[in-house]
Amino acid sequence: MSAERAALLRRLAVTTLQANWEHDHTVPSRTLYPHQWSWDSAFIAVGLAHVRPDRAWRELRTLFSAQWADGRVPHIVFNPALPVGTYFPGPVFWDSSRAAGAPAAATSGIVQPPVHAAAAWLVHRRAPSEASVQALRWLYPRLVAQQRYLTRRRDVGGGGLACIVHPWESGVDNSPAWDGPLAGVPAEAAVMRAYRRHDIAHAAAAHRPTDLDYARYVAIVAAYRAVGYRDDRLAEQPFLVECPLVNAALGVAEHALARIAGVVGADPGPHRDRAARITEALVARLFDPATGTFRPRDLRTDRLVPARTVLGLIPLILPDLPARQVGAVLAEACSPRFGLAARMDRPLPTHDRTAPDFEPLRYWRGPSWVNIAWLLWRGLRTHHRPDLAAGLRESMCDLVARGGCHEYFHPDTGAGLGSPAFSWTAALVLDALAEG
Ligand code: 2M8
Repeated sequence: MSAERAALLRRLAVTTLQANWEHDHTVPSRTLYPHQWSWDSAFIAVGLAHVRPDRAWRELRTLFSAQWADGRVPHIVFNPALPVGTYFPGPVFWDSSRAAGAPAAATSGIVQPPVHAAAAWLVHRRAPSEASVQALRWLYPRLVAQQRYLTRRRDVGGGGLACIVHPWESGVDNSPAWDGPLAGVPAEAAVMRAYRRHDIAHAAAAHRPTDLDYARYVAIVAAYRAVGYRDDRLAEQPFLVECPLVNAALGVAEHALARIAGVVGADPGPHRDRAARITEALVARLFDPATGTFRPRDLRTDRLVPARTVLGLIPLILPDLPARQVGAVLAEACSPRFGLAARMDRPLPTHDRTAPDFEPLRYWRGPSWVNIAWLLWRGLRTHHRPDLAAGLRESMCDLVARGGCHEYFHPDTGAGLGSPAFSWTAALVLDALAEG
């Protein structure tokens, strides 16, 4: 990309982040997602580190101020200044204030992938200062508590991995990976007549999850809410899955915590041990030697889900992934399913392009997302594939330079989809531009 094009892109990204800043956090999108989201804030902090490190730390501090007593970091922190009905499901639906250990702020009761420790480390490394060391000191015990929650309360499978109890916890809400595990959740599309979906007032219904998906999302929240979001009887929940993205993030977080521990005067040793155990468990439980892919495990059937989605490529972010699995992930990524190459002719999709249920417009069922490309790009650099990393970076930056800071993109044409001013797209493109 020419220097001039890169400068234009940088300006667009900075303007987008500025416009989405809301006094102590950044909204993912002013229209579709007007509150604070957990993993969005981590990605956003990585981008803010390049322009406003003070805001990067503020972003993380605001999110972790809403951490629950048990260590869970909620996937949404609601902005109390917004009128009821600006997002569905809102604070009334989640009703977090009645749950034990919930914070003063209204939040959801579920989590998202734990990418925050890695983000905090990147922010510090990008802009080290007295203030960043102070910020790490404040965050460190909170990040440790987040890990403790996931590894102790969420290990329903007993094999050393964290399970998710809702597709929203994966961040890839309507991925084909969840079709099987969701099939057993009793719900009918008609349930949604009782609620008003806010998303389809701002985005095309054909680009979003279906009413049946939403009916199931609502039913799962209702089941978890009914037990006060307590995790002591999780095995009774209707959706229980071990996700490769969530668990790869969990392992990377321990690697990041080992580094943060070094800065704040804590012992890095236990983090390194835990990181090694998570990688081992991921390989043991989610790698299928027959197909050479990582896939989510449905704990209700104790089987790997059949869909080959982009989730299977994300374990590459683990620095200690064994050579055999690195090779397998690269083979899958470079296959016609995902088309990774040193010169990519189309953007990276979120689902196997050759699958019959690949849907190029529908949210996480095919479209290209910048956060997923960014994670894989970092993994390729970690595993010394500068050729493939450069190809992916070029494709990611080109997509945004042509289409703008869209939420997601058509995986064939590159046309922008969803929100046109989406924060993590802006943030991560800033990071890619700076580190290329
Ligand atoms: C999307 O998820 C929310 C529910 O959490 C929604 O569809 O309303 C996902 O893309 C998720 O990964 C993201 O964090 C969130 C906000 O950008 O939007």
